[in-house]
Amino acid sequence: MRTDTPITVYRKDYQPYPYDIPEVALAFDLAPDATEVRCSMHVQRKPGASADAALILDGEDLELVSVGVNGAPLAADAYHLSEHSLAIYGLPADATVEIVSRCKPSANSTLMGLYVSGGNFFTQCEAEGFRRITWFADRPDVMSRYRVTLRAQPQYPVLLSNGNLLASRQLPDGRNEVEWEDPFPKPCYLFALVAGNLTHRETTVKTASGRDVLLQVYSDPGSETKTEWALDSLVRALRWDETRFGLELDLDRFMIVAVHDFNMGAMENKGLNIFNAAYVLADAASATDANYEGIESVIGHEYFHNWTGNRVTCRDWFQLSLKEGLTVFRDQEFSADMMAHDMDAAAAASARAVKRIDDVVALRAAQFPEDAGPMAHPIRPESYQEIGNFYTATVYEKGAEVIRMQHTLLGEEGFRAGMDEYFRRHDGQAVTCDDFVDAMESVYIRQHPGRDLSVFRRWYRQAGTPRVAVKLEHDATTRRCTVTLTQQCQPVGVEKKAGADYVKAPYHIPFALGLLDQDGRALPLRHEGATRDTALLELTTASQQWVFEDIDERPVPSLLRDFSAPVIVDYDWTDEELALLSAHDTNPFARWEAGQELATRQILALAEARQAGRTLHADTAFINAWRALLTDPALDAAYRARALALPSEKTLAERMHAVDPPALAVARDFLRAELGRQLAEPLRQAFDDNQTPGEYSPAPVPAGKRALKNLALSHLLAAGEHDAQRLAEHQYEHAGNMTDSMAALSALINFGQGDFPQQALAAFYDKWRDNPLVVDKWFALQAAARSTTVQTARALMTHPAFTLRNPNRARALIFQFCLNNARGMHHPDGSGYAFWAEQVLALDALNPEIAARLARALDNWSRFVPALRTPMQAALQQVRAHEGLSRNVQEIVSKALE
Ligand code: 0A1
Ligand code: ZN
Repeated sequence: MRTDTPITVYRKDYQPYPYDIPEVALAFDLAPDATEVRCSMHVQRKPGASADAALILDGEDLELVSVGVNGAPLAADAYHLSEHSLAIYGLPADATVEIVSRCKPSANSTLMGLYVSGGNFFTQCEAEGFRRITWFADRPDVMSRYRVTLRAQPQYPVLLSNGNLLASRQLPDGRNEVEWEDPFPKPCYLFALVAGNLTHRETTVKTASGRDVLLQVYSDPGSETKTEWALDSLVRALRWDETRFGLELDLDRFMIVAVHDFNMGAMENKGLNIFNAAYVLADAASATDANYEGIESVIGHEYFHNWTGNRVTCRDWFQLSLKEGLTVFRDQEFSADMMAHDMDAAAAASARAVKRIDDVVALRAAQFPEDAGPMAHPIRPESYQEIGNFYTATVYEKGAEVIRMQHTLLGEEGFRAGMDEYFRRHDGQAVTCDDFVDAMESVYIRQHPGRDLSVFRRWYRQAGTPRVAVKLEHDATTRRCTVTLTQQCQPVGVEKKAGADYVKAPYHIPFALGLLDQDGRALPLRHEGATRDTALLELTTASQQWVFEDIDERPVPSLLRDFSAPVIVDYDWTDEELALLSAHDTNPFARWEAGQELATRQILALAEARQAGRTLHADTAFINAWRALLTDPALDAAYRARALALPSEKTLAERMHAVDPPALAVARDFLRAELGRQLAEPLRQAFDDNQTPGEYSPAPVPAGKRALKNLALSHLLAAGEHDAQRLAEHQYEHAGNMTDSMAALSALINFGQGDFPQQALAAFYDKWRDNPLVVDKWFALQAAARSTTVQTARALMTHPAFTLRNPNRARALIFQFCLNNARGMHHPDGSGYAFWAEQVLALDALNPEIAARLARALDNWSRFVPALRTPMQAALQQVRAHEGLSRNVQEIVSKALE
């Protein structure tokens, strides 16, 4: 029997909560098998609320011990307990409600609420986990001041919660007791506690206004040598928010705690951030450049939430992008500023472009497919069944693009003025996305009399990726160039259900454009009173035209510079025009894009040839364009590494009528090998020129060199170049850092020969078996390897180090296989899909949030070639038919099959 009946919640149904809960006192008697929680709350009926409005509190998986009001136990008819709530009737307008409950953290495999990991206690409350700790109004618009008492046996010496430590003592029974108080009212999703045996690293810094604040990073005993980068990143984040946004840390103490069992990246609990250990722990031997970059960015992200999310929070979960889109935008800018730090103007521009490229690559790989599939939703969804399913690339990454467009439209100063206004209006409140745009609009209308952001707001309520078709006409006699932009966006996801007459309205699209002459020189463009290389066109209707004067010959357009809007551009460049842009465009992002478009055309043509059984062959003009990028001395290594990376299979799949991952994989491998063969000499040169001897540094310049060098190595090895294997083996054996070690191992596993790769894998495991984060890398490498089949994946699951209970481990093996192994997962016999179904069900019994994420691997099944579509559909149906499926997985598979 199903226990979880899906209920759809609609944004339009929002109702304010009838009570305020200004104060909450929580006391925990912590024990793994039975933790008792005493929750005492001051409850006030809101003026205007009905006197008979029941106090309805959410609760899940809890045992009720007692419930009382104003010091007296409640009569049985004064409350009603159901599976998911506790309703209290006839409350006075002002009352103290006290609830005592019990939960079992050791049995909590969902990792929501209070749970045990590595013998320590942790909590995760966003979005709806607090209801697994005590009965409460588990919604973000109920904000309270918390006082928290923690009591635990001495084996849990570190006892942490939000805010400031008030007192700490030993109890007569030998247990420790501490009291914490958070002076800032907050929604319960920001509550946190940690109890256990942990070590820490700390520093004290002075804030902009001169207050001393204590910054701490807690982790497992023995890992204190791996938290230096995390603590330094935290200091950088604190300084950056002061200088770029004028926002200061508001607490005397800010703590980060690393935990190995965690569903997501990290969580911004007020003053007590809890992090997946993968985003805290790093040293040169065990962490890659990407790990270092990820740590800095996630630490920034969570720290920035202190203002964008915590001081100003969301009214309801439909507004999630209010905090997430904005905070992702802020972390992207933080990382970009850190990368460009201390560089001259040209190097800084390139570093910023590299960051932009990486962000856009991620958006196209994850968010574009989402926007074109059954789970498509606006950045502010209209409905959901399970909010945990809406922590999506759309809400986060597209949400950040929507904020970035506001930044582009208002400019840096205008955007800052809009942010200041947002905090002036809403500090301490739970608000909506509209409130944010209102603040930005108050600046925009001052800057642009007669215009507003009403059209722009459609980005919040319409889903799908708009397409912008570009038409360019040149008149040699008038020396005029006319550019016409026409936008279109088809209904997607739930919008389709609205029927044929659902018409989507045009968006407000900032479209950055440049024009190059036939020699690749930038043409000055006169636009809105200024003459520049780039014109920012504001497309606000279905179609608009712009005329540029004094253009002698038909130019080559450089379109959507810096990816100024999350749209798809339709323009029919010739291959020669793309090669020209790839060699000369002054906008580094658009220059990269031109090379990628050339490669995309090549791979799609090769995939088609493969499907038709024709022989494959690479176009010389393409190889030459890429040779030019590889050997251009003006380009730095980090940029060249991006320019020479082949487009991902996910991005390529979006361009196929009927997706055929194995054909794409073959085509992509073929092109990589051709590049390795035909560019062997300059690749070898790049390999030699970009060695980074000496002490390891994760800084952007050496990291960029490693990225290029390792890309060259994998291309050479893929081509079977005769000494490439020797180079890779040598690098593997002598690597002074994990980036080089992993890159060599990965190249060898995928493209190497002989016994060395398997021996190296075994030795790698032996060396790192006690470091779970490196063991994850070991599993992930194999799961995504070209030769890995379902049988290999199943064999890896029997390894003693494998467990489904740890999300990082499940992600390393199962998710890597299902999402990133085109050949193994999409085998025409359907065995990959059967494996997927099995793992979704196995995970669902333990951790529905993680299961639902895996369930999404088959979202876009209906767009695959028929031979794959049919077994995919069958696997989805099998999951949907399973008894006792969680609400999380039900929502995903039923939407996929609709
Ligand atoms: N607010 C966090 C994301 C987060 C959401 C849910 C979690 O538990 C299931 C954990 C973290 C962020 O944006 O970083
Ligand atoms: Zn966030």
